[in-house]
Amino acid sequence: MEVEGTSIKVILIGDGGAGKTSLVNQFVHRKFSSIYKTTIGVDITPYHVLKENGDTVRFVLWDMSGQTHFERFRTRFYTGTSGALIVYDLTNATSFRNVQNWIKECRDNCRRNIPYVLVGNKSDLVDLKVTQNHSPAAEYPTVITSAKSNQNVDNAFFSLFEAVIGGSLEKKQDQPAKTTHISYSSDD
Ligand code: G3D
Ligand code: MG
Repeated sequence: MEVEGTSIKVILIGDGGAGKTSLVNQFVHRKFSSIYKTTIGVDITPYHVLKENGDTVRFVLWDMSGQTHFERFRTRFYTGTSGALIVYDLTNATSFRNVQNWIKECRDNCRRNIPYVLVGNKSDLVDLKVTQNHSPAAEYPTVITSAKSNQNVDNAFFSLFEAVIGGSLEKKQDQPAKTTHISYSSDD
């Protein structure tokens, strides 16, 4: 089995507190825990998936950490992105309204058209019959998740992965992933 030379970068964006880091943690490490707030920067986690033909595809998940209002940092964060998960909190209407702003920022900074998957997270906290009323524009696929109870977390990531590669994938990882934190200094 060969790993293709290139990595495919996918990013998680969305308001702080929506659950981006928790989703990565649940998806990759099968853990839900209180997250230690690291310094400003980005957490990068490789994740290998098998295609139906046996080839391995190497995705790399980029998750901004700490405060993210430094525009220059954010602009760099988008470079080379092939797909984005846009996470909002089902219990927080502002985070849902801001989905449009995140899509706009991503469009402005990614040089090409990329697939988006919207993720409404924290389904364990809400009555979904109520929140379905404010489900987002049908133009983007939407997955309702709970990083806490691990509801639909794999579906969210694999929907994006499959949209990016334009084919189906086996839901399998061939080795435990390790997250690397790259910190950012504002005067850099
Ligand atoms: P972010 O990376 O988007 O900023 P985090 O968000 O992953 O740091 O999550 C923010 C807070 O929401 C965390 O709580 C986390 O535990 C909680 N959270 C994330 N996903 C879920 C979920 O699916 N269900 C519930 N109930 N809580 C969730 P704290 O208390 O550490 O701030
Ligand atoms: Mg985070």
